[in-house]
Amino acid sequence: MFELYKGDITELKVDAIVNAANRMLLGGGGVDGAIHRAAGRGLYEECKTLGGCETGEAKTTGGYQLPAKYVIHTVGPVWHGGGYGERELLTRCYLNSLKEGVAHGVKSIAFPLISSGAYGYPLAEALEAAVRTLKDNAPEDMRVILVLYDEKTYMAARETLARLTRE
Ligand code: AR6
Repeated sequence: MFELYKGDITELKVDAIVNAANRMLLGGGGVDGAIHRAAGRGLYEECKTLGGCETGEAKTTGGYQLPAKYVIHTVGPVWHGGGYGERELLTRCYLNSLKEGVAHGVKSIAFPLISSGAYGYPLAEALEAAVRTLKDNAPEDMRVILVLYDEKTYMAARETLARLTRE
């Protein structure tokens, strides 16, 4: 089951939220910074034990002070123009995060729009990858939510979903 939601991912009471992290897994700006701030020190301490994460892979921690039970950390590709395997890596972020969710018995999972901020992925392409991958791979018994932070991105996501549903 796939749906869109407009707002702040740190406020969602779901089984797992996905973090658009970097390979160090020690926090940063954007949604990563917001998640670490809301989760508190415990998240940082657990992240230190993970030994980082490769681009396209995903690792799970507790949610600490977040309403969500788990945080699934994934590392999106930096946009280098599109000819460096970015799309495949981005698709793997979504699929590997879903896989982590299934492995942890998660029934609801919320994703940010991975790579679309600091990592420079163009909005239309980031939306296409996110919506297509999540819509086509969301397990029937799992609520899979793509969270868009602002109105403009949310409206663009709705258009992308409508277009892909017509295909
Ligand atoms: N809830 C939902 N979405 C959010 C939130 C929020 N609270 N805050 C930002 N976004 P970015 P990236 C959206 O830059 O491009 C970090 O420093 C934001 O509007 O967070 O994968 C990491 O440590 C954008 O659409 O992630 C890495 O170094 C989307 O989340 C690097 O940035 C992703 O933007 C990762 O860059």
